[in-house]
Amino acid sequence: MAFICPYCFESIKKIDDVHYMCTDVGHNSSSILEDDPEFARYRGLPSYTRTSHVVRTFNKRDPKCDVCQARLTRMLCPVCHNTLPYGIDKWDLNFFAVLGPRAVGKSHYIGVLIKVLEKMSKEFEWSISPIDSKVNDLYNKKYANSLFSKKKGIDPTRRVTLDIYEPLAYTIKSFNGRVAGLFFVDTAGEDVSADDYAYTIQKYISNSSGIIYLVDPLQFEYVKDRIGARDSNQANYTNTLSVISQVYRSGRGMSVNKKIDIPLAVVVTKCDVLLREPTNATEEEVYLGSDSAINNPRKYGVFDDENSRQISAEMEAYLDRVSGGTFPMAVKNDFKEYRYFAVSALGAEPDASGMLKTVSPIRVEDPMLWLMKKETDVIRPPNTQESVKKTMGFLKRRLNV
Ligand SMILES: Nc1nc2c(ncn2[C@@H]2O[C@H](COP(=O)(O)OP(=O)(O)O)[C@@H](O)[C@H]2O)c(=O)[nH]1
Ligand SMILES: [Mg+2]
Ligand SMILES: [Zn+2]
Ligand SMILES: [Zn+2]
Repeated sequence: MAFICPYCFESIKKIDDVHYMCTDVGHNSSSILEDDPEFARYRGLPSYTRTSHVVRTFNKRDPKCDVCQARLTRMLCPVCHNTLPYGIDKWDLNFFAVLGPRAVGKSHYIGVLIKVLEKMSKEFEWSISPIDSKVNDLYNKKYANSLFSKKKGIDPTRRVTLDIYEPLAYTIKSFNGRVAGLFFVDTAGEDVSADDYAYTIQKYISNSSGIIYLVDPLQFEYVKDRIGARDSNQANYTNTLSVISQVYRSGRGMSVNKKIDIPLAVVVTKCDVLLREPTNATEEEVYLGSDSAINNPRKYGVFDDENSRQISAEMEAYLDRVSGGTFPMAVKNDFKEYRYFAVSALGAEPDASGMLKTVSPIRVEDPMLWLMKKETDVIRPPNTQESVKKTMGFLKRRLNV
């Protein structure tokens, strides 16, 4: 079965194509100095010397070290030479690219989403684990320490350079024993609208099973003019989406007149701001207030399609209004399947110095539930569970993380 490397996002046709690292003590010590051009390329270095032995050719049925004959178990991606997690070829192949211009809230979204998915283990009967300790360290260093320990916003992401990704790769084991891989790359989006940069992350975009495209309502002139906004970044969501579509098509060798057939989740971020009650006619044009469908609780333990469609219709109409009609049209013209969502990673605006009182996410799981329902087997069908009746007031009883 083909699988995707969580480091370089190259699609590997079959498990026999991997390389191995010999873990025998004799072959894994400082006395071994071996050139590793694959890893050097991945890291963007002119050369790289490793202190372990890589085996490129071996008997496929019984892989053994070509020098010391030790049995080989540690698989390396043949393209980038990062260690592959055991069993990767058996996972449902799924990763969703999180994309969007600078400051839309990608880093906060990913950081909070992972925590929320973990917290939802009981509801959905799944368990989520990082593929290795490096992932866990990265998550703690980059997200958890600020968000949940220091209660502070996350520092702006540095640009991904020269094909180096630090992926957040998890497996999700579900109620029916299926395992799906969930990979996220927190791209520095300031350049996703610039063609050059978008092409450096082409593999990430074009090998994904779905796209989560983040849209910050505060970056639309229409909204800013009416309520003012702290961040001065101004993005053209319509153009950025068109760059992403082009990159996807060219990566897959698709014709330009064909609609893209992976699902697109258009996710309006920072919806805490939109849920404020309007106090005058101008604010009414941009605030959704307490009548918004975002406030309707979803069903427990399943994907609540009806609830999600209501929000989608509301957000599509909203983006149609604030983008002067251009954005939803671009979505419709480029993607076969799409849905709109509204989320807030933090649940409230950080104060002027970036400190957070609490982290109370709003609906951050919705896009993932929709995508996972479509693309994987990890979510129960709606009618098999009695607890469907148990509609819970999630929003009233927010999940503080
Ligand atoms: N009000 C509000 N602000 C948010 C939220 N998430 C992120 N922000 C703010 O948006 C800005 C950009 O967020 P960041 O995640 O760094 O964006 P990125 O550049 O797309 O990774 C930061 O100043 C955050 O404080 C949210 O849920 N609500
Ligand atoms: Mg970021
Ligand atoms: Zn790789
Ligand atoms: Zn060996």
